[in-house]
Amino acid sequence: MKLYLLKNGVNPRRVRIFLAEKKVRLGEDLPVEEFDMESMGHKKPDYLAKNPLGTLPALELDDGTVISESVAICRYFEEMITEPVLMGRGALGAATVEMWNRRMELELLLPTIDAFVHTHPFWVGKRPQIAGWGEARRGQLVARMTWLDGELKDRPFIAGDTYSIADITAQVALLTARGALKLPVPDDHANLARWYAAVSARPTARA
Ligand SMILES: N[C@@H](CCC(=O)N[C@@H](CS)C(=O)NCC(=O)O)C(=O)O
Repeated sequence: MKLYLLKNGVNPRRVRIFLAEKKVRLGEDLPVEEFDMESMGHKKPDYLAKNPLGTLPALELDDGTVISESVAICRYFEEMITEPVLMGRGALGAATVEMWNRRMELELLLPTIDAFVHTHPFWVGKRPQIAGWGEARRGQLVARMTWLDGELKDRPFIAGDTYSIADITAQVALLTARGALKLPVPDDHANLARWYAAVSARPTARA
């Protein structure tokens, strides 16, 4: 088995944190190959033969099967390593976590990535940039932070009483928003700030 990652990649970081929570040690329990945006090994034939989209993360099983998509990789490990539960317990628990994780992807992570790619100098020449779209997505992200602050009024974590993959998706989005977009959690968003401080203090947060 081998895990393919991208240095500083937001989606690869989701899988890193998930695996750290499952106590999987990268490079020891699970071999890793990490690409970077300078050498672009993930756009070369060897990797494209495994994942023609050339995206990361991807997990290659011993029989050659390749699983891409962060959540699918997390699902694989959730089934293989059952504790701690990160994708919900039972029908309602699993559906609730899936609902919140999907919301964190659509409402937080994708606007963050769009704002970053379409407005940040790092992406000049690497991706087509439409500044207006980036600004619009930044505005959506700001609005969604306010929405999430309200949601967190009565519960400690995004999907309920326990830490889950939905928290991981949200925390990598807000880490990127703070670092790349200079858009930290606003001071007057006390619930979101309390949650962000709690998830950032976990030993796995910088995995
Ligand atoms: N939906 C995919 C997105 C994967 C993705 O776009 N990963 C980025 C890194 S965050 C990537 O591979 N970028 C490199 C590229 O597209 O060249 C997932 O959740 O894993």
